[in-house]
Amino acid sequence: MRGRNDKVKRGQYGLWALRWRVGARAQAPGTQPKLLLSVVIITALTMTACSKEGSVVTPSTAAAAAVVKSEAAAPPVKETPPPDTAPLPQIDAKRAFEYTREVTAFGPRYMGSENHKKLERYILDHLKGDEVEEDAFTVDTVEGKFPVRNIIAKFPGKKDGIIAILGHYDTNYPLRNIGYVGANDGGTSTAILLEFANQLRDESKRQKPGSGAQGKLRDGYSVWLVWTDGEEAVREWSDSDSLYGTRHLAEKWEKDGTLKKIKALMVMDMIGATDVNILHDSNSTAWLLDLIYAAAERGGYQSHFYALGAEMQDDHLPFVKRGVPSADIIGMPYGYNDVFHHTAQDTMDKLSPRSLEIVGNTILETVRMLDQR
Ligand code: 1BN
Ligand code: ZN
Repeated sequence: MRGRNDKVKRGQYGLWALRWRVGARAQAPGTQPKLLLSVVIITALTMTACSKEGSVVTPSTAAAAAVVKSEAAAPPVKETPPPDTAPLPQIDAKRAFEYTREVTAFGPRYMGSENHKKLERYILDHLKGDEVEEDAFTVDTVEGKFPVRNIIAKFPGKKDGIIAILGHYDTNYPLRNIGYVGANDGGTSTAILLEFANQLRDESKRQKPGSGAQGKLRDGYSVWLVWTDGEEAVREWSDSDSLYGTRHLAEKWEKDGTLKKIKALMVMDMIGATDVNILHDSNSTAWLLDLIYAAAERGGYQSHFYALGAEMQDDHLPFVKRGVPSADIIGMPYGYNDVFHHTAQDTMDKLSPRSLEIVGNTILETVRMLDQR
C-alpha cells in the first residue's frame, strides 16, 4: 500500500488519506499490480509482432506467414472460471442494530463491573445451543486485578481450518464515571458478532432437507466468533496496558496448536457510525485486506473502505505478531476529526443500521470467498 499511494497525514492517531494513482476513484488494492503486469505483457507481445513486420513477405510465403502469425497471436488456452453468481450474504441489520441498543443500555461495561457481568450473561444467553468455550483468567494491571473472559462460539465446518472473527465487548475503565456507554466502541462489535452467530446457525438450517446435513458441519472452514474482553486500556493505551484478552488468547492458541489452523482472522471494531469509513490498516495482512475489498465491491460498498490509512493497534496485533493472516476492520475517524471516539458522545444517535449492513455483509462475503480457496 505504501509504495502504491500518496499519503497525506491527517488528524490524530496518524491517519493518512490515500490518493490512488490510477484513475479518479479508488482501485481495489490488489488489482493494480495485475493491471501493470498485463500492460507489460501486451507491450512485449506487440514488440514481437512489430519485429516480424520488418521481413519481406512474398505471395508464396504469405500463407505460411499468416499461419505463423495467427499461431503467434493465438492466446494460450486457459480455462476461464465461471463468473461468481453466488448471492451476497444478507445480515438482518435491524436486528443487529437492536442488539447494539440493548448492549449499550447496560451502561458502562468496564472490566470488573456488574454491567460487564450482565453483558457476559446476555451474550451467553444468545448462544444457547451453540458450541461455546470460555477463556477466563485474572489480569494484574496498574489499577489492580480484574477478571477477564473471552467468549468463543464455534461453528464447525467440513474443511480443515478456522476463520476467526473477533470483536471486543468491554468499555473503558478510565471513562467509567463520565456516563460513557460505548455504543459504537464495544456496542457494535458485540452486536455484529451476535448477528453473525444467527447467520451461521441459520446456514445449517438452510442445508438441504433430507441430506442429513442440518445442524451439522458448514460447507467451508470452521468459523469461530470471539467476543474479546479487556481490549481497552485501564489507564493509558500502551503495549502492556491494552489487549488483555487477546494477548492471553493468542498465547494460549499458540501453545495448543490452534494458531496454525487459522486461515484468516478479522477484528470488528467501531463499525456502526453513519456513513462508516473502514480504515486501511498497515499492520493488517495485505492479501486479506484486498480480499475484503473484493467482497465489498461485490456488494457495491467499496466507497466505505480504505479512503484513509493508519497503523492500527487493536485486537489483531497479538495474532499478527505470531504470523496469523489478520485484518482490523475498524471504522475511523468516528465523527469529524474522531470527536466521538472515547467520549460520552459515543451514543446510539451517531449510528446507523446501514453501516452494520455494509460491514456485516462484506465480512460474511469474505468468509464465503475464503471458503472457496
Ligand atoms: C479501538 C477501539 N481501539 C480502542 N478502542 C484501538 C485504538 C487504539 C484506536 C489507539 C485508536 C487509537
Ligand atoms: Zn475504544
